[in-house]
Amino acid sequence: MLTVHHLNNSRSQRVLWLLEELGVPYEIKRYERDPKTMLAPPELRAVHPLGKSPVITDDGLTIAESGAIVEYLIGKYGEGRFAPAPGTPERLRYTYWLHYAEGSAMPPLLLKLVALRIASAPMPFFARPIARKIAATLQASFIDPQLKLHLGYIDKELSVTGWFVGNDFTAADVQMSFPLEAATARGGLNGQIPTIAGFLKRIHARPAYQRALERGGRYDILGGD
Ligand SMILES: N[C@@H](CCC(=O)N[C@@H](CS)C(=O)NCC(=O)O)C(=O)O
Repeated sequence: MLTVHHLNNSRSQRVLWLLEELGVPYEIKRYERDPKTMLAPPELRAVHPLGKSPVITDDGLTIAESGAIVEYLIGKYGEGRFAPAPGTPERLRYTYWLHYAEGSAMPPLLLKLVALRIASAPMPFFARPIARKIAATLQASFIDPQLKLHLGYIDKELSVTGWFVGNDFTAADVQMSFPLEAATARGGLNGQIPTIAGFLKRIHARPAYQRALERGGRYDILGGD
């Protein structure tokens, strides 16, 4: 049976969701973040050397990195669903979004999380104003303009059909859900971009998304990276 090594409040929620969309049976092995560091527990390193989630094990294979997991699941269990036909321009666009989600959209969001944590981290009182100043400057000069650039781009792309590829839901929408949920949670979006808010509302209403939430447990991406 396929196993999802699931870290609470993490990207592996996305894998549970795709498995629910595909109707593939799976079991969940749960891992809890350290409440102070928010890092995964060391047991996850026994599954994959980096000890990050998601990781899946299936048929003797261990697969990490959410984009690779999505490609594997669609290739093995998709039966033509949730991805455009190989060799088409739509497939190239689909591949683009699978990579863009982690390669381009997530880095500024991760930096934002780090900047927010620096500003609120415990430290000697005399260091606090300096740390806050550095975090604020980093946000104002780099992180926030980058987020604006990416979110404006995503807004434009999504406004064509409401999905990332073509007229229908694909696994690219699953892969892009996490950066958009993270942007809403920590990027201060709060529904300010109607296209993105509408996309999130549509995906959250999908029965498979709801089932994945029930199986995965609490999902509060504010808490982690
Ligand atoms: N690009 C990787 C990122 C994996 C990643 O950083 N996962 C986070 C959870 S969202 C994690 O495991 N954090 C805990 C840690 O680094 O110990 C992917 O998409 O799979």
